[in-house]
Amino acid sequence: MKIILFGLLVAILAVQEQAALSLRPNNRHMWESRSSPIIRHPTFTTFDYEEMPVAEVKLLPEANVDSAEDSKKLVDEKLDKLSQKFDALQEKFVKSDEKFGKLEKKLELLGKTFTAIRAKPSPKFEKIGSKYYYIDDSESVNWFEAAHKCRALGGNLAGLQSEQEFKAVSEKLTNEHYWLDINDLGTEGVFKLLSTGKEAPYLYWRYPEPNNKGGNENCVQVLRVDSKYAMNDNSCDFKFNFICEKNTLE
Ligand SMILES: [Ca+2]
Ligand SMILES: [Ca+2]
Repeated sequence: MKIILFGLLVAILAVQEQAALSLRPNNRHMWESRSSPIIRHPTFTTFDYEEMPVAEVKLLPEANVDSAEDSKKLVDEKLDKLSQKFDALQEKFVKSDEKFGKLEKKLELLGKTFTAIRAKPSPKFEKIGSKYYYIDDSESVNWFEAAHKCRALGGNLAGLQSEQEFKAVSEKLTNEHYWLDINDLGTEGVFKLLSTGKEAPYLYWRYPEPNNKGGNENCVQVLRVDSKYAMNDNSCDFKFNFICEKNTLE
């Protein structure tokens, strides 16, 4: 009986030992299953570092969001500036367009004026005696300008080279003063025709002309006194009407 009891005791002790062995840490699987997940894994530290890129990857989208917002702000600012520049350019364009419009109107007016000038009939020379004359009663100019105007019309200041010519033309005159082609600009007292360079063949002076008054009367005019016309030497700077002549209309 004692032997049986002893054998039973041994058996019990053996079972307990087996149970104790099953709980020892060197049983890896059992140890791991019963350990904290923070310290249970021998490569926890490595695992933790391996997780870091995951955390960084998570930050990247946030950074991209901020960057995208900044980019949007920049784009908006640039668009605003471009819009302002566009407005400024548009304003300049409008002003330029207004200036162009004004210039266009001026050009149109100039064109009309030019057309009117061209359409204005050339002064008509009328045949008086054997020559053609244009008697200008509309403007008063000095002797030189009168000579230029007659030249521009294809003629010369009238010479009235005979009594017949003088009388025929005088009958057509209405104003008081008209320049003639005669002058003594070259030699005092020697009256010549500008058109021929020769001495005037006919002179019909109002008494006591020519007096070269003030030493400065070198151009000859037709002067009306008491409803009669005669010649007078006068200052070339005075502004009178004038008479032009042509031998032909061509
Ligand atoms: Ca003189
Ligand atoms: Ca005089």
